[in-house]
Amino acid sequence: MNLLDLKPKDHQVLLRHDWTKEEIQCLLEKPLVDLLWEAQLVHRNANPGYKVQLASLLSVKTGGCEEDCAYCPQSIYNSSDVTGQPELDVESVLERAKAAKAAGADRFCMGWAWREIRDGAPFQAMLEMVRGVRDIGLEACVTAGMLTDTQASLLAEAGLTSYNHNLDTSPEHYGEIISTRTYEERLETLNRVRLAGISLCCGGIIGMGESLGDRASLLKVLANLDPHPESVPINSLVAVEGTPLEGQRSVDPLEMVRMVATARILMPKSRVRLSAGREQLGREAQILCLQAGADSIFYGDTLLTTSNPDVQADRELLAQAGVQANWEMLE
Ligand code: SAM
Ligand code: DTB
Ligand code: SF4
Repeated sequence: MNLLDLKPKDHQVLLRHDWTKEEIQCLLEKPLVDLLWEAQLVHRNANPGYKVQLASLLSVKTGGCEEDCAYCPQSIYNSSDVTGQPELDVESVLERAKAAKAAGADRFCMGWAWREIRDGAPFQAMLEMVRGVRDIGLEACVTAGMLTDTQASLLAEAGLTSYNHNLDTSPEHYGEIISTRTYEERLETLNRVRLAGISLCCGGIIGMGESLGDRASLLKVLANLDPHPESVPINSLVAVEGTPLEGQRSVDPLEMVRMVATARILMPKSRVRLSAGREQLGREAQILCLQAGADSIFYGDTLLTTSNPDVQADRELLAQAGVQANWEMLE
């Protein structure tokens, strides 16, 4: 049956985990208006309305990371301006979480520039931060590299809502981007997070010299995870000076729209997050991404180390799009 012949109310939400790369590539290449219509049908049926979740992001441990991710300003292999900084303490992180809640965020995401979590004081502090963020009444998300089964269970016990660990790109293109850690290790971490009962936040980046086939291949790995990741961040590369990818051509905004729309069709009920690279998108392309099914943005002036649209600009954007978000309830 052709989805385009269906009215929204007729359309069943179908969760599939057997997508082929060819099917996904066909979606990515569809005439844009048809792709958008299909994404909207799926989105409206699976998640009625256009409610956008605002997630606030804070780098708790910045820089000095031992991995060689070619896109990342925090890697010791790259010569960006970002240098290793002492870790933020529990109290200042929780102050930031309270401020994020007051500004209307519903999720607080904390990042550590680590290859993996190690036991000891910093991990105990992480657990305290998670408990504190949950007590404030926010969802808590952590991104801190690889972890053990025990660490995952302790994070679950502390109330962690979600763990972010991105696949970044396709299995085929991965070797061009990272050499210090394998795709298989990435998948094993995702499995550990799932086994501990924590929800998964897993997505990728476009604009790193990958082909359309690579994008299809990344989406295939994500969509064939069973269950789908509850949260799927779609980043476009922020090309940071001093990283091997500093000279990458910027992504055509409509390619972000296509990526978001395709992710929405493949993973109807997941939260698709319009993540890094929004400053390069412009207002209209961001609104098209919302229409294509993006239902979360990072909210606040900085991502981890790079800038993000400011809070006022985002409030205006959402108001202009006519999309509901939490901050409206505060006014
Ligand atoms: N070290 C942990 C890890 O790699 O999982 C957590 C922090 S890491 C900075 C989180 C994610 O941010 C990466 O997986 C990557 O997808 C994204 N990211 C980092 N630098 C980026 C950039 N310059 N442009 C777009 N996304 C980026
Ligand atoms: C994700 O996929 N994107 C966010 C969040 N998860 C942790 C991070 C984007 C980082 C962009 C580069 C920086 O600010 O350092
Ligand atoms: Fe380290 Fe994460 Fe940056 Fe890779 S993406 S260098 S693992 S902080």
